[in-house]
Amino acid sequence: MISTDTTIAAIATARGQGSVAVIRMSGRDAWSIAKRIFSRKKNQFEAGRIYHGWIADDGDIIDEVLLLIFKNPNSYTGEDVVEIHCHGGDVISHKILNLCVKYGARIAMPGEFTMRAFLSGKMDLTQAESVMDLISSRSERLISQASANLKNRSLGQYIDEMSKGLLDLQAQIVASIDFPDEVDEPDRQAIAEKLDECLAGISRLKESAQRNRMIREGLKVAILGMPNSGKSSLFNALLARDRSIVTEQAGTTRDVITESFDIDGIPITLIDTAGIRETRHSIEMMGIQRSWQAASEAQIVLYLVDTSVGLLRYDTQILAKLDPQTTIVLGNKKDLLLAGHKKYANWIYVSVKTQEGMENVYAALQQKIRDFSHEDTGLTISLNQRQIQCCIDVEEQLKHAQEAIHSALPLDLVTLPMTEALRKLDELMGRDTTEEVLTSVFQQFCVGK
Ligand SMILES: Nc1nc2c(ncn2[C@@H]2O[C@H](COP(=O)(O)OP(=O)(O)OP(=O)(O)O)[C@@H](O)[C@H]2O)c(=O)[nH]1
Ligand SMILES: [Mg+2]
Repeated sequence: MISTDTTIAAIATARGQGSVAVIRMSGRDAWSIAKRIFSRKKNQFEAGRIYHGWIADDGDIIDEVLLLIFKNPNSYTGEDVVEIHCHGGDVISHKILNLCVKYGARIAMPGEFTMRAFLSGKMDLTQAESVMDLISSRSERLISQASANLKNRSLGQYIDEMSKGLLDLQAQIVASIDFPDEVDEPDRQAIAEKLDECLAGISRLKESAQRNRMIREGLKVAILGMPNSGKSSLFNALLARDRSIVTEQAGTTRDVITESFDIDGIPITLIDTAGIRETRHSIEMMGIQRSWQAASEAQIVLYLVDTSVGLLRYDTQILAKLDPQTTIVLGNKKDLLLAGHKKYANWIYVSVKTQEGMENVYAALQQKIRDFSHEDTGLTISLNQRQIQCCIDVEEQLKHAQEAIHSALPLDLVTLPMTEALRKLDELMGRDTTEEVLTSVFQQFCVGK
């Protein structure tokens, strides 16, 4: 059972040495426990104040601290909250935490502070999930979307509008069923149109979520090509550091190497691969298999051709196996370009060694990344798996309602799936949500948040 009767405490800062550590307490006894362990000349607290003093247990001084005092409902959790800012370091912060527990607090579970904020109506469930995104994501774009959702309740507002439309419609239908003499049956065509509108709204949300998936999950970009074409050189150039070994020997890279960086706030996993060629060498063969595997898992492939030797038949064979939509062909070693080499209009010519043309490689990558989110839906919302599943369920129910209306079934059979769709929209926002759902959402948080 989720209970908010107890006072919870946790270390809110990361473990290890730091200049400051924060111990946070929330709940009805937070102030009284703080008074018990905090000493200064006058032990009278006022909300919204910061106090300087010492944490001590029966006269034994533990640390010099700052105390921040919040009164419900004006706190993160909506409850009485005390934050103790002590010197950073695991020993001191744990001693203070133990003291909070000694005088009545219990150790908070992961995400319990945010769960209380949600339970006290400080935020809806999607906003709580945005807090999680803010802490855990390495995607700048997702972080800015999450901040926007925390500030403006963007997703909540979108869903509220849809719920309101559905509720109005349902009220009209129910009134006509309950009071057939007084309320006319609403026009079936009008109901169908309204349901269409709701379906379009939910599909738009789902589509936008799918397009924005890369904002959450990032994109994989694999570098492929024949041995010695300059793959590892490009890998290092894009990362701006010497990560992969570069030599003039063909067959230097034998395994896939992955590193992360970001382009326009999108997390990119860049993959350097073993050069693809025919070989009898068993280790090299395994490496080449992995190159193909990387290509199949990547959303974008950068294919390098060594223009100092020109396009070989084997290059053509490999290129034929790659999806032209997601492959960018780079003519590398532009500085050594063979005189009379045929120029391909859709290739990007670059010299990774002299950096000439690298800006065009960047631009092409940026464009391909944008291609993934083309047909902008105007919504800058990226949903997590739980939220997408709720949208899928709502969509299914709305389709049932539509079928019922089109097959001239009695109107109460239309309201059944509509009720279910409304319930799912509520679940998406965290209204009418089971304990199981809440636990699974907040379990993903860290302790102290
Ligand atoms: N002149 C010139 N040399 C380059 C350029 N790019 C790479 N090289 C050289 O080409 C050789 C092979 O480069 P790598 O980056 O190791 O090539 P690779 O494709 O990773 O090779 P494998 O790992 O063997 O498949 C090295 O000697 C690089 O310095 C370029 O633009 N111009
Ligand atoms: Mg290499």
